[in-house]
Amino acid sequence: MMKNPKIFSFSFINYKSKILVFLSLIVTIMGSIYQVVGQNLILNSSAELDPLTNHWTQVSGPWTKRCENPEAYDGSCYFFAGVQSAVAEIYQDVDVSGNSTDIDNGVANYLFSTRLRSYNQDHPDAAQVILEFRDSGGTGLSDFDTGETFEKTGWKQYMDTLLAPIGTRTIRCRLLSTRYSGNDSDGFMDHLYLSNNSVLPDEYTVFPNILKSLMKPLNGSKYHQIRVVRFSISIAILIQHIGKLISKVFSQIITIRVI
Ligand SMILES: [Ca+2]
Ligand SMILES: [Ca+2]
Repeated sequence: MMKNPKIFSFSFINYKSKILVFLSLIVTIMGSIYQVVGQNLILNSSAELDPLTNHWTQVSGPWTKRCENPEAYDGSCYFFAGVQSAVAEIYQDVDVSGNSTDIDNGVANYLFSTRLRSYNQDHPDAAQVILEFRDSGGTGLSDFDTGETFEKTGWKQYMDTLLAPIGTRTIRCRLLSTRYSGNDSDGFMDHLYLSNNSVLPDEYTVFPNILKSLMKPLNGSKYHQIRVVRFSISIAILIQHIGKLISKVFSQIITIRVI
């Protein structure tokens, strides 16, 4: 008498499917986190708009946005000090008084990041960013200073997590370009980020450079953050579909009937 057929499926098929679904969930969650924590306190932080008429105050310049030679790190343009000043400076004051309780309890950390580079020439000009924590009277309490940088071949990231001193009410973000050769003051800045969250947006940490390069055609507008989230969700959906497909094919091939 023949036994009833029993159907066995290799358990790793299910594990593979679960792993893929899990990975897709991680990507989706990271996209959500990006949307939540990616609130950049610096406005016009990537110089996609003319800085002099959009949230920045000039000390010496004339500052403008530059959009070629070299290519921007983020979006289409970056900060450029122009031709008139040997030492050029522009700044933006970020009002953090709304976070005064945490600040005065000594628990307010601010995450800062920027990309700097110089024009590729002999004796390159310097790019520099200084972040100043100031009290309500404008007195400096502490600062973060990249120092003069001379990155000729690429956009280098400078990043740190900074504890706001008690009494901080304003964070002044200063961009400086110092000319050492030629007529232009060619210390460039791009992709500034300041947040009182301790988690960096995924474009800084989760997404490797190769994904960033894939995303490049999507950059170049103020809707960049939304597009990053959409991209994350698209990847998640793609992974889910691939997971389902692999699971379906393998379950048909590897299912064993034992008689
Ligand atoms: Ca930019
Ligand atoms: Ca120069």
